[in-house]
Amino acid sequence: MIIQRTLDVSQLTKQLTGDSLVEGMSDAWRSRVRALSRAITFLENDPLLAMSVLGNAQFETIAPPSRVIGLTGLPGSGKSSLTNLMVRSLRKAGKTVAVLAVDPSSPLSGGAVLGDRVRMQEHFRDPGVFIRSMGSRGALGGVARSTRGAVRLAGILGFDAIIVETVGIGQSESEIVELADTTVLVLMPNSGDEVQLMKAGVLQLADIYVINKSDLASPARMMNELHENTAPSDPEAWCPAILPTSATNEEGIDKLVAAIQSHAAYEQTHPKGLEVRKQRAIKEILRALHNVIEPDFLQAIEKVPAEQLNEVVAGKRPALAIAYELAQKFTRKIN
Ligand SMILES: Nc1nc2c(ncn2[C@@H]2O[C@H](COP(=O)(O)OP(=O)(O)O)[C@@H](O)[C@H]2O)c(=O)[nH]1
Ligand SMILES: [Mg+2]
Repeated sequence: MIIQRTLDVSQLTKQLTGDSLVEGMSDAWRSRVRALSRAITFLENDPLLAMSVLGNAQFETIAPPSRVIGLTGLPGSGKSSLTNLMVRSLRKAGKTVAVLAVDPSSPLSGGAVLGDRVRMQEHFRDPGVFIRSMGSRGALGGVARSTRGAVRLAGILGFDAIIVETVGIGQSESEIVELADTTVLVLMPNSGDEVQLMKAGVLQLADIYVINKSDLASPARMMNELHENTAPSDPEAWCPAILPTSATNEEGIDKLVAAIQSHAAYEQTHPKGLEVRKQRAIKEILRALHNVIEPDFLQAIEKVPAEQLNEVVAGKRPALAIAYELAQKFTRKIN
């Protein structure tokens, strides 16, 4: 089994320190990166089987835990360009980085999105960098599921930083917030993005706001609007950083990386940060529980019995009552 092999590799290398791994890029590290690639393919092809393997495995992660950085924003806002520069900066600091780019529009699974490939070209030969584009698969949240799995696998395999690039406004943002330790929202000056975001109710979700392409137009107005709309009412809460960048001119990247580090420090040392981490873990466990139970549950129920179905259609009983009844039937089955 592919993931089993991954685990063996991780066992092999668990005595090595992060530093020696990064400096020498040992063969063990290289085979780990290959194993990660295979394991993600496995996750994409058979999420249920992969989940059950993951769910039953005991992991020994190489400390310290990875930092998951979520980068989200509209297509074309410069996420891949910024990622490329962030990877460069993290590599200079000796960190290993996994980049997972989720492209819901791409029918290709496992294949790299052309633009991303071009923008991250300089890192493709670096064994300290793992880059993978994940396309959309299936309607049942296959992307989200396999992406979550891929992030956790990269963490288990000891990547220092994991950057997840996602597109869009709305659903995908709240999902990335759940998954990432630090969420960065990439905006453009004068684009009217912030109006859309406020409408979608997601403006308060990010930990860091980046106004990229500030070489094209002044970011001042948008920065002011963001300051007004994102300041937390609780003085103990993390106050989102609002930063102008220009990926083209390579400006503002060090500040962005520093802000990500400050946010990490806040989450790891501040009591409120610990609370946020707990809430995230609860959400992740509950979501995983949902994913674990759902297939068994649906299999056990098979289909809604005609009698109950007719009752709902005839307006005699609410659907919720039937759901409760079916849930009880399922619980009796597994007890
Ligand atoms: N002028 C300017 N163009 C940029 C900047 N960042 C990215 N771009 C360009 O915007 C386009 C989309 O960038 P990309 O990184 O692929 O955006 P993504 O879709 O959010 O990943 C590309 O043509 C980039 O060269 C920037 O800071 N300034
Ligand atoms: Mg991109």
